[in-house]
Amino acid sequence: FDRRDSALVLAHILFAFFALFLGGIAGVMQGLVRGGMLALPMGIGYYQLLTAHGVLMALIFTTYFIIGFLYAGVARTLGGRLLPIARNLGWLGFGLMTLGTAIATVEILLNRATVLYTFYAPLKASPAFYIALVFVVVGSWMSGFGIFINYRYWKKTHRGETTPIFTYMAVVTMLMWIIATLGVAIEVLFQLIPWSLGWVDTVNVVLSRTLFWYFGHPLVYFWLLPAYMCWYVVIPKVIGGKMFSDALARLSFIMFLLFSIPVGFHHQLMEPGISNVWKFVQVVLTFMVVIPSLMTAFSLFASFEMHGRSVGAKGLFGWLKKLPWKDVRFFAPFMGMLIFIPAGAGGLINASHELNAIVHNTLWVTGHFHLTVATSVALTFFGITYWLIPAMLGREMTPLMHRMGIIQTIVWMVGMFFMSGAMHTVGLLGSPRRTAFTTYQDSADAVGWMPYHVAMAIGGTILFIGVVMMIINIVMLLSAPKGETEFPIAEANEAAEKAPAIFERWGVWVGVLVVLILVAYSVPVMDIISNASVGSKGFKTW
Ligand code: HAS
Repeated sequence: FDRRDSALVLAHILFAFFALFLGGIAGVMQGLVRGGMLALPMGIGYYQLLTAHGVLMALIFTTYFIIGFLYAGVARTLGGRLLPIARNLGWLGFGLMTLGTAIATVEILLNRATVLYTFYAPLKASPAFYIALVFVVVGSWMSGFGIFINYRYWKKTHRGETTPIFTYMAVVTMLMWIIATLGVAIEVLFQLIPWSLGWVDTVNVVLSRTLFWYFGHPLVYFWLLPAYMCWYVVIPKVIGGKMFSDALARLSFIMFLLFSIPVGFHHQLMEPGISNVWKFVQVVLTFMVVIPSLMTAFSLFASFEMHGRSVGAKGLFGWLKKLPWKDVRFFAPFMGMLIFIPAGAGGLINASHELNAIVHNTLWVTGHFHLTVATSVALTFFGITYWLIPAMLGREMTPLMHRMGIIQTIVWMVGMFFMSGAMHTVGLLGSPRRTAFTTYQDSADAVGWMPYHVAMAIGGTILFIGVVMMIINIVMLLSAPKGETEFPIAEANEAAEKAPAIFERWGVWVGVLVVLILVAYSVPVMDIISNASVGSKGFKTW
């Protein structure tokens, strides 16, 4: 690896884990508060911590990690090093995002931005907080442009060749991200900043939430797709096999590009102001976006089984014994995959309109996203970190590292079992999400929830131990002995069909996506705007 590329990648990865550590401190404290086991000192508020936790974990840890990982893979698969312009854009992006993160964190700590990670109006933050978000988003665009430019250059100099799959997936991920963030950019620039500066008195709340979820749902796939890149491209190599089908993997990414965005209403199913017809349309599209995940599950099982049989596995599940259980590069992401089965099932429950009425705004939803992003995605990112850091530094992954990583993964699984298990259960009993400690004047229901809240706090404490272990592991990786670590990229199975050229006709896919977005959003957004202008004051201003 070119040292200049390694520096860029490492800057992103290490910053990501710094955010994870700070977010973890907030997380364990809020778990203990909610369990009635801790009173916060120095006037710190529960919602302040919850904002810090959500922003640092869900927005900052993920975005930095993803950009670092994508840059590393693009450099590795497009000729071994980045173009100088791509690298420079990567640094510009890093600088802007870091400036934004620093300002946002200060604003949250000063209690001037206690608006949670979804910053729903009418909760209002200081203008500086929203401007900081703009820096983070624009910074991430710079990195995206860097990847696109590097890809275009490679295409020009390799006419007729199929783009390496890692880079192909990186381009899809960043394309989806840029199209999705346009929604939140409009919300922040045209609604929240003018309102927070006092230039306008009112804000159209339904419109702002709609713009947020136009972005907020693809956001979760922005977290998921890099984990899928690891599952599709890295894991088959780590187990000593091949990708089941290169074309199938690319097709699933195209489907994510098309169906991730026009589905935001499934977060707003319980909201008035959006007609059921449009909710129905978006729920149908939500079930479309499940298909590429089912394709992924199929493809993973197929690569595991193909490899297992090629090394002599017998019977229906004999291949399981042939997997490298002592290799953390496999073990941590595999645990992520395993958890994604119940996590995805929970998503299908959420997306079903009638069932959503039971789970919406309860701790069930918090349980859902701790399985998806905080387990499936996070454990996959941890699994990548174990080889990515030494590969970048020209160091060796020692057997001790594998053992430490596997123990860390098990601690994470145990912590999440208690925390997310309790969240799912107590959510079904009706306990709301995003609420500080309260027994609602000792109501029988709320008192009955308390043992689950204590279990959540215990799980959260175990998870915090998991965060600390991860940080220790990173320090060990940074000081590992000099040597070589592989950047694993699998080859495709030759028997499978090749990817058709249309997969890289971006104009076609972006065109279809724009049509889908217009179908899903034009009429409801016009309704939302015209309803507000009729003068429904409570609607518009709160
Ligand atoms: Fe979700 C709420 C629906 C996936 C994250 N979701 C959230 C929130 C977050 C989040 C953060 O429809 C809360 C937002 C907030 O603050 O309000 N979600 C879905 C659906 C899916 C889904 C249909 N979510 C995710 C992923 C996330 C994520 C991925 C993060 C990374 N979600 C919802 C809905 C809500 C929601 C509603 C709103 C709820 C409300 O009322 O507020 C689907 O994409 C899931 C599809 C997944 C599968 C699983 C495939 C399994 C695979 C693993 C194979 C395993 C192997 C190993 C091979 C169908 C690929 C096997 C080995 C063996 C030995 C067996």
